[in-house]
Amino acid sequence: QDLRVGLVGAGKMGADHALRIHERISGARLVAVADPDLDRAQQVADTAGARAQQDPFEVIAASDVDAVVIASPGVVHEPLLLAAIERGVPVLCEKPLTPDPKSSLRVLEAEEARGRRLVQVGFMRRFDAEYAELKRLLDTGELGRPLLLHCAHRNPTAPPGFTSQMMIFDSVVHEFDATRWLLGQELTAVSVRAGHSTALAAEGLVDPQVVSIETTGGVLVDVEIFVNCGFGYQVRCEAVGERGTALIGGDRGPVLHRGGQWGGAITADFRDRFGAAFDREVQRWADAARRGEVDRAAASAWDGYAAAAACEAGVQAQASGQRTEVELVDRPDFYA
Ligand code: ISE
Repeated sequence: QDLRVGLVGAGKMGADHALRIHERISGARLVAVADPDLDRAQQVADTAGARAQQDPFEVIAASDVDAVVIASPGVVHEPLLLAAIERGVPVLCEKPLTPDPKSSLRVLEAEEARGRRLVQVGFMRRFDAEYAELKRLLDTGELGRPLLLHCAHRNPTAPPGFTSQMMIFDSVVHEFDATRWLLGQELTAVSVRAGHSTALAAEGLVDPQVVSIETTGGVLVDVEIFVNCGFGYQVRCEAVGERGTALIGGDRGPVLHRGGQWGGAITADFRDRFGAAFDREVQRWADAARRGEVDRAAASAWDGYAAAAACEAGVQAQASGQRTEVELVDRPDFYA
């Protein structure tokens, strides 16, 4: 029997997931879409033959909903997650789990009290073929002991209202998770620096910025976060090990020669660059949910908490200009 999915949040990501579940995910179908803007909920629901509702808690509680996808803004995730955990239904929650580590810890406690792993965080890079290959190279030791990661995270333009802090907790949050996952290490400290801003950035936005991350294994990670680069969506990571380096996110696809020039195209946004990763992530989530399990390859609530702790340190480091340590509680056995 199909997994009947309720979707909370009908924004850009919610609309993308609705279409994905309807068109590409097998063994699952969308039954309800909730959004405070009922027209928007209806539009998205119509793309997938689902019903629209305004109240997300009604969708989470509905007897015909077996599992929930949360794609609303991070600030409203906590009560939604707690409702789904209480009902005992599997949840795929878009990043961030919650906006700060204290509220993330409350989600962890609720899940542990329920006695069953139910929450998956949508860190889709874990399902990207290139990231998976980079992880394999690091895990097998083919690059030798890892020493450095050089990352670049570029967006063509930031949406209106995007702030310098969001560059940390909305964007660099992906590098926080990817670093922990690639290296199998925790993050210990974050520093943030910036030079001139691009003229393309909105008033008050400091763009680009350079974030340095330190890890428990002594690996140093630098991240260029540039959300108004103007030319496309680009995510790169170069791992430097004792016996070699590996670069992912280099430009791929056909090389065109035309009009006295040569070159290729760059993806326009994260839905193009990571579309296949999202498909894999949601398919595996739905398969596991139908078996009454969670996908162990995916990010757990613990991973969401660890990323939130790094974001908190990052935002503090950005404000103070100081290297800031990441504070983490001990990992409960439940998340071992
Ligand atoms: C956005 O929310 C994402 O998750 C994208 O992957 C990221 O590139 C972008 O900077 C975020 O705002």
